[in-house]
Amino acid sequence: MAENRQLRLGTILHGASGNMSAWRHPAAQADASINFDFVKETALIAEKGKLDFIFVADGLYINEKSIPHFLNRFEPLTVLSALASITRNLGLVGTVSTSYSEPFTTARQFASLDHLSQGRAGWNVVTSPLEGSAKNYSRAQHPEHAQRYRIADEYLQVVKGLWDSWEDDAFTRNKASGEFFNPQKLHTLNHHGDYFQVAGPLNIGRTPQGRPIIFQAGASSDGKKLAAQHADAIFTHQASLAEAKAFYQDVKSQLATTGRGPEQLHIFQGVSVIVGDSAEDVEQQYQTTAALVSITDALNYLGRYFEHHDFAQYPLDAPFPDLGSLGQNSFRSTTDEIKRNARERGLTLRQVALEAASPRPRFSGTPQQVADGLQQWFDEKAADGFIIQGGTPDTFPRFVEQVIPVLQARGLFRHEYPGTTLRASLGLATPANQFTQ
Ligand code: FMN
Repeated sequence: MAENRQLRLGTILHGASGNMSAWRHPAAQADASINFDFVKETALIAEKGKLDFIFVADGLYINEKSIPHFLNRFEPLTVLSALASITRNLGLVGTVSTSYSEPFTTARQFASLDHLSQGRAGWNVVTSPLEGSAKNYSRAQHPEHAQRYRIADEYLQVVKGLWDSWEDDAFTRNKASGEFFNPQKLHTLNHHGDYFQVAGPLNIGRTPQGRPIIFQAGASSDGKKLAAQHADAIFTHQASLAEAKAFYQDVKSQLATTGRGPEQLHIFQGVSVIVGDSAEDVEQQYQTTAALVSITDALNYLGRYFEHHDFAQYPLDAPFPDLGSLGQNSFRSTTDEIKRNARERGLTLRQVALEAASPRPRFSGTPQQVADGLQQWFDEKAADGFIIQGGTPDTFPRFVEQVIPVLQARGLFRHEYPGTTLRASLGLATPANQFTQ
């Protein structure tokens, strides 16, 4: 490698890990989504492996067809705050929607997490794909896709402004003089925009990382634009190496238009992994997990991406139905991909549903083979890092024990944390306070 790029790794908390029915697996902690001991153990394994962060996804609407993990799980900031006190180096990244929250509250919450964890907070900015969310937030309508991204853009401007309310050394706390803060170092935002009216200042000081790390998940053209403008990292998922490289290239080239360099935005591919002793062992692990998903479960799983569309109405072994524009206002990039894949490969509904609900892991094999796959994507600039999801409930500990040492031996991954903050792990510079430039 010409440059000294370092691979970055996170892991995602997703119930028992594996597919939607993996809670039934013999090795699974069936109540993993709501079991803090399990969460704690996973975080400590991640920290032992020197991973950059643990990632908590989220959603704001469920119904009886939602996957088991979504039915009964922790709110991200609450569980990350609990993890802050039992970890020292691990980044803590949580999802909060810009469509269903207030920037003042979100800015406070992530600033608090950054202070509590001494600089390890990350916010995964999402625009919320699920139309049903409106019903839980007293809204008549779910905002449409483009509008959600306009809201997100203004929301991020407000949050970043609030995080700069106080300069780093604003709180003088001079007992002798009685000066608690230096008024020259206080900046009141006074934001008046299309969607938000926020005076400020924020009632918590500038954070150990300058500001928490901003992740963005959303891969449509509006999503990429938002990321190029605001994010430090992207969480994405592409089906093939070629698509991942094209995505990487596209996002990195957009950075130039925002005056940022390619090293200022890390692209993380979310990947599922199975580690085995041999090809047979991997196949057996996959089949054991896949067999837990019934076709009814799989149809419900698929339906969620398409506004909980009822796929049971179609013949299972006929070609995947023509859905028109369904999905455009929810998980657009994902639903576009499902439709395209079905069309190009001539898949039936049964095949599409089972593949969606129990995807074959992106990287599987012996520890060396898994490391080879990750290295190829990294070297060929399809990713700066990966968010690892165990393809079975017992994969993640095995990944840390067996794959991380291979990556370390190849000089791709760290042996020690470079500092104590997530920003240090990610090698990102601390941003200047926007009011002092
Ligand atoms: N939306 C959420 O509400 N919570 C999440 O945890 C979440 N994670 C996502 C992870 C990935 C890899 C992707 C691609 C999307 C995720 N989303 C999540 C949905 C996005 O925020 C967005 O609403 C949706 O993908 C539609 O936008 P897009 O067409 O730009 O991708």
